[in-house]
Amino acid sequence: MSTFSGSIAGGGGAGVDALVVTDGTNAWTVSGANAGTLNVSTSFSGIETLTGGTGTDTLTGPNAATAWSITGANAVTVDGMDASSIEALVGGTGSDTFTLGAGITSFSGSINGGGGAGVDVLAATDGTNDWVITGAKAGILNTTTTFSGIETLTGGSGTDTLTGVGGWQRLEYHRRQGRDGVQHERHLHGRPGGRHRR
Ligand SMILES: [Ca+2]
Ligand SMILES: [Ca+2]
Repeated sequence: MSTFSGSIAGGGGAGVDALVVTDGTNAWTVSGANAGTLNVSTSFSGIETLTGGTGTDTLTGPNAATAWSITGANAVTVDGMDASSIEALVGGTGSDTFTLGAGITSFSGSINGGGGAGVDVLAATDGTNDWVITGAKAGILNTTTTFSGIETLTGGSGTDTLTGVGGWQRLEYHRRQGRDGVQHERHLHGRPGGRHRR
């Protein structure tokens, strides 16, 4: 079973309502707080927990400014829902910010900022991070997180290494507020195989 073909309402109150899918390929779409659709024909609301199956689950956000908090490998919190066993995140047309939680070095999947006019941000955790740029707005963070359609990369307070590949391209690198309380920002220009370390 991959779809209920109807609506599922978790109801209000303090209870935590979960939607758990079968194994296989599943498409989740978030429409707003605690709500969305599963595999097109099943809509849900009042849900706090989304659990993907063992196959590939794709979670697509709404066309609005959205904050995605990555809480572990294949796990994310978005619009009031804790989702797990998710392999792909896709933002909407608005500005999406994907932030890896403290100590979380990788989502272990793919992150796409989505099209549209929004400025999409990928922010790494503090610690040592390895960024590899593979093309326009695309690359790999810490080996196992691939990203695309991302306009801004934000390093943590530790050492972030940015490696550019595939010809001359302008690499923009933004750093968060430093320990001295000053907001730092750097713009780097990459060259093939060029390696930058700050
Ligand atoms: Ca899965
Ligand atoms: Ca977006």
